[in-house]
Amino acid sequence: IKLRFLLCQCVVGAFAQSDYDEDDGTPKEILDPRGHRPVSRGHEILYAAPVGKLVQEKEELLESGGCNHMSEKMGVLCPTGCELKKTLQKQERNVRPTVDQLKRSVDELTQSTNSIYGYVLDMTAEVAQRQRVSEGNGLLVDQYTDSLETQHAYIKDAVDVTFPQNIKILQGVLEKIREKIQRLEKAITTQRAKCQMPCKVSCLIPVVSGKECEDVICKGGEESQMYLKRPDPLSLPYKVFCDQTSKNGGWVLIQNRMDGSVDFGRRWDDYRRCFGNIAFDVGKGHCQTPGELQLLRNDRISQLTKMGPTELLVEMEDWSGSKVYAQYEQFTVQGEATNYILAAGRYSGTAENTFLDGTKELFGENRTMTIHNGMMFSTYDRDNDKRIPGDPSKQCSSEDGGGWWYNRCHSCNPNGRYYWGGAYTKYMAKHGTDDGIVWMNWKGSWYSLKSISMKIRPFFKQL
Ligand SMILES: [Ca+2]
Repeated sequence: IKLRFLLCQCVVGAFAQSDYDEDDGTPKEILDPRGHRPVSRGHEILYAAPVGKLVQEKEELLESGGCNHMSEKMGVLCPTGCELKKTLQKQERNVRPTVDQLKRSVDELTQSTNSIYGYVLDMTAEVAQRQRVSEGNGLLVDQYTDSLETQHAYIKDAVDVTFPQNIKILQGVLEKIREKIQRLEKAITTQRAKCQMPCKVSCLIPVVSGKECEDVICKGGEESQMYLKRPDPLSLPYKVFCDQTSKNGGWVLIQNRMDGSVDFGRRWDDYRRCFGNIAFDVGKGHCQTPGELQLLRNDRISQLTKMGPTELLVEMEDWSGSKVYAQYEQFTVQGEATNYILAAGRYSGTAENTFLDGTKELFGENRTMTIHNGMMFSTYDRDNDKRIPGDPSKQCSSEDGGGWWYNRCHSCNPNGRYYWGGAYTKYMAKHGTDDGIVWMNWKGSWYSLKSISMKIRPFFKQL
């Protein structure tokens, strides 16, 4: 457009120049005294007149004393007109180059205008294209904005409503868990307090008590249950479970396995006191059901057996309900100073004399090393067995599951691991050894008994 404006200015300038040239000659007022005017301002006529005709006009001028009009129909020009014609012809010669130049300029201008027009068309098309792209982008931006708004609304809802709700629910859950933990901690604290006192029971203590379970029977305590026992007036009384029915009763329960509820893989210090449960009250108002326990205290078993001849009754039951027993008229346990050495004698019963004879299936040294009579007591933290003494890695107690009078190692293992169902394999055993509640002379090494118990009472020779 700017270019076009410049070109227009040039054209106007050129015409202005032309006018100036015309003014340079005779003034217009005197050119046409008869009121004549050229049809088209005189330019075309003058420009169209051939030079040859002018020569002819000159000749005509000579003949008539004037000159012909350029058009014959218009007649002859007067001498003044001839002067005007000459002036016009003269001016034509001056104007022609300018007109030619103007024509070329107009051509160039036309060409430029065409180019600019084409350029403008291209620009228009491009603008239209950009508008379409812009509209498309606008649509995308709108869609994106909508999506963003939806997501924002969702997130806002989540932050404002869902999260607080979930946090509230979780806080509730947390509070409940905290309450449960507190209850459990309280229960644990209570249990720990109870466990401070070994062999404690919560059953009512019977009115009847005595020096021995045998003594209790004499005083009227004929039911098998927990009683207070006081061997001599100088020692404190303690609770025991008295079996008052088996073989005329009067037995003090010193060991019992029946359901695997108590772990017997314990340290020496646990065995030197006592552990487990003496008895339970299952709703009859007194402790008539014995628990799993082990009683090895110096001042109890050892002292008992030292007071006089003591007999031992070992009763056992397999998982089909069959029962056998082993009874020893003479049974003693030495004090802790000699590691509770076991001594048993005068066997009777149906379970075979395991303590004195060892395993029947073995012979020679192999059988000898399964005899328990005369053995010291061993736990996994105190090795007193006959298996490679001095080698701490060779311990019958740690391999066979409990504390016992191990030799090298056993023919019976009443304090072994509890296996439900009886039969087990070396793959089930912790160390691949026969660590169940074993009585080899009755059920072999790979059968764990359902129950076994050891009871003692003063021995009175039968008359
Ligand atoms: Ca050993």
